[in-house]
Amino acid sequence: GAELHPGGATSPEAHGSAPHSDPAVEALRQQILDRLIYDVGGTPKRASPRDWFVALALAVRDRVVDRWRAANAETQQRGDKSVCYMSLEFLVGRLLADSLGNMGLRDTARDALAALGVDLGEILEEEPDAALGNGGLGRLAACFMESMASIGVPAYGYGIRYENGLFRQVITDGTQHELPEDWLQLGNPWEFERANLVYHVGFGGHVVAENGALVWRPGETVRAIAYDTPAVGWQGHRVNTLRLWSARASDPLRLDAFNHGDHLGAQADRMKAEAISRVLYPGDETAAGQELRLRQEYFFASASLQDILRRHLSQYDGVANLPEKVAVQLNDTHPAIAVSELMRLLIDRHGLEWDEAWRITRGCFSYTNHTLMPEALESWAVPLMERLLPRNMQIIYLINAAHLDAVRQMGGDDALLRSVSLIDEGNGRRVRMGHLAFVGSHHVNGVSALHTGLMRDTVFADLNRVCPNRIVNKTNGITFRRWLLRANPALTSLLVDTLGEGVQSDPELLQGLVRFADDAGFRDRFAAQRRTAKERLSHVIADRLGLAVNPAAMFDVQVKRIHEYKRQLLNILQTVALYNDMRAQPTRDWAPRVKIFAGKAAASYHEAKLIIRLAHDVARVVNNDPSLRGQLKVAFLPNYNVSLAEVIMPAADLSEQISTAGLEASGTGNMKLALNGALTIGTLDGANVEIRERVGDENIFIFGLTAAEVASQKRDGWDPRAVVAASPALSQVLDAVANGVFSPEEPGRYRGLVDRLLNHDNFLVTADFDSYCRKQEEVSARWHQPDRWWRSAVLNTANVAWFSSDRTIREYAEEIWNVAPR
Ligand code: B1H
Repeated sequence: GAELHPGGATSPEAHGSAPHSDPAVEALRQQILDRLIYDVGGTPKRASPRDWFVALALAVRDRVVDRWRAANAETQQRGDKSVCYMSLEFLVGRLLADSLGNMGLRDTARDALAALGVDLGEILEEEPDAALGNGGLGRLAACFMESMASIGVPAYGYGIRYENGLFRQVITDGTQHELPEDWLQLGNPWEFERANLVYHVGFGGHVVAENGALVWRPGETVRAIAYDTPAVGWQGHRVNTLRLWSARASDPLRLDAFNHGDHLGAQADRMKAEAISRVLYPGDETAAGQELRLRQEYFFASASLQDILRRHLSQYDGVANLPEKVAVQLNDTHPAIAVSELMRLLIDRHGLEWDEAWRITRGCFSYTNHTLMPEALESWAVPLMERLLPRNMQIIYLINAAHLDAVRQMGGDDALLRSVSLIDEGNGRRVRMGHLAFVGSHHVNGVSALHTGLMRDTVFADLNRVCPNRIVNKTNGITFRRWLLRANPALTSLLVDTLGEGVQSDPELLQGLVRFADDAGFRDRFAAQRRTAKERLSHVIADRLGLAVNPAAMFDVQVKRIHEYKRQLLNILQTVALYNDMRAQPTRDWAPRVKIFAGKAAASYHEAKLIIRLAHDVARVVNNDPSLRGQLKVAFLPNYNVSLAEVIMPAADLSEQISTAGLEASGTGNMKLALNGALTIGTLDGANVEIRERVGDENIFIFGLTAAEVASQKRDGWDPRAVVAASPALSQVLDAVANGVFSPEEPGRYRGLVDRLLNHDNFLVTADFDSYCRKQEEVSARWHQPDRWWRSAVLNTANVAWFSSDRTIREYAEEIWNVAPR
């Protein structure tokens, strides 16, 4: 009876807990109870941890909503320009700790729950990850959303509300299996369904002439429904909106068919429509080449632009001033179809002339490129575009005609015209989405200095000649709130004790650590706080793998998507070499190491899955060899996601960033690890180059071929067999792997893998092997000198403030978006 107490407020006596003496704690305690009772429909006595999670999330959400409304009203009233960040991926992870931290409610919530007999730490673990992204590209979008709110840039994130995000990785006998991740199964307390915010998105059909104008009559129409999630900035200053679209059929049920007994057929249209927002495309850096993927891209691009235009026209008389009020950022080419779609909407729906529509379009868009890998450069077959998006295809031809005319005017020859055309005529006619995004944007950016240079010199060299100064660099960043303050409370408390509270708001204050790098007492405290994080990770390794690791050993970490260019294979081969050395010289004073791997392989990427298998096979042999006396352990943690990353980043001593130079556009894990005090072993690739500039050459371990050397070696041709023959260590390692030393039950398992290395070695694993192993010996030597090691570690944390995504966003705001943070 007490649970049904009417009137909104519950009496404390009803569940045996007295009011809390701190009014802030008491107020939150009461709100949590109200949410539990009136929204969850639970009772304190019988509530599950999940029920408490929802109750707390809803209580926090109420406070977020107050700020949200205020921020939106203010932006609208002042007529401030806002950013629309269009991305097919937002790899958000959990939101409760983030919201509590940014709202300054962490301690209040802990005490309020404690007063109810509930442990906050346990509740936080109840939240499923929102894994609406594959890897770095999607996580960058999530960091940007947090930073835009934190520094006061009015923004909308636009994407798709996938029912199933990235798959759950299960590993049996070393083999990866993909299972669907049902993150919405128990509801999502953060989102608001906007049933009244609906747009229609067409597909197929025909373009017909009607009273002198061209009109698209789609053969099929899908409804896009908005779901909004608030994105809270630091100290609740500003709250922005993440608006994700869900697909619904216009006509969910063909009642006649249903009544005639065709129960499945009657729902076929609905299934087809809803498939659009069913699942995230799980390929990292490979173009989908599937019609469904193109439908996803157009669906969210069109709905988002219709929403942007509707909002603009509710405030202004026309669209002429759109570029002054809205900056639209295209996160890679996945939303690039937005360029022709905005033209279509402006011309066909709003009656604009071509030139005016083009002025507005180019005034709004800018495009971020995240990779130069040929297989990831999106293009769509012209016949598919003509069938699915006939009006957009016409507009793309018109954009191309004007673009090629301009190039001809500049005296461009046929070779240049072919190279800068939006249509690739060499491959059975395909639309180059990177070219479309480039031509339709006022700025195009790369994500690290090296990558931007390579854009100018390679893939976009010709476009850069015809559109000079369009390419700019915006080196990636990460949000320190999530990746330091929340993920690493132990280190954060030391930083606050040493540098003051201000370091939480202003990462530049980390510079103040430099003078402590030579202070032995401080280094000990630094190492002690990191030890806390390493013990936490050791528990996770024990729980998930049943493997005991020594938290005093060096934690040598490579966590990221599994891809040949990222060269997890190089790391595994070095592990085998180290294993061979340890067995050969058992009495040497080895630096004890735990090799930690985590990462998912795209489901159809066989080479990547084989690398996972090899890591497990090597782990089994190494971990069970008593002659090593525990000096080397190998752990592959399954199902890498944002929440697992939050446990790993603070616990790493050594950060492996060993991609073939020129292929990793930036990397962002490299920044998270360095910030938390790991030393990097890496190639001069992506943002590693800029990390070295900031932490100093003596505090980072750089090895291997440079991007220029990789290019010239590939150009000149080279023989991996000769490289292997010249390296006794590598020969021994490859012999062992090829001959089944790690797979005795199937000795030929890695024959093909080793043959590929010997015959092609596209990612120069053999070429960099010796240089990598020598550098790893330097790493071990440094580990034997703790004073030097921890000095370097402190200097890493001290010197990476520049990699805050707040800095990145300020640069976008000033140099690309022309918006003023406030
Ligand atoms: C990055 C991708 C990517 N670059 C295609 N490209 C995808 C490409 O599903 N797809 O089709 C998905 C993802 N992801 C990464 O972006 C880079 O490899 C990293 O180096 C970079 O740090 C990150 C953020 O810029």
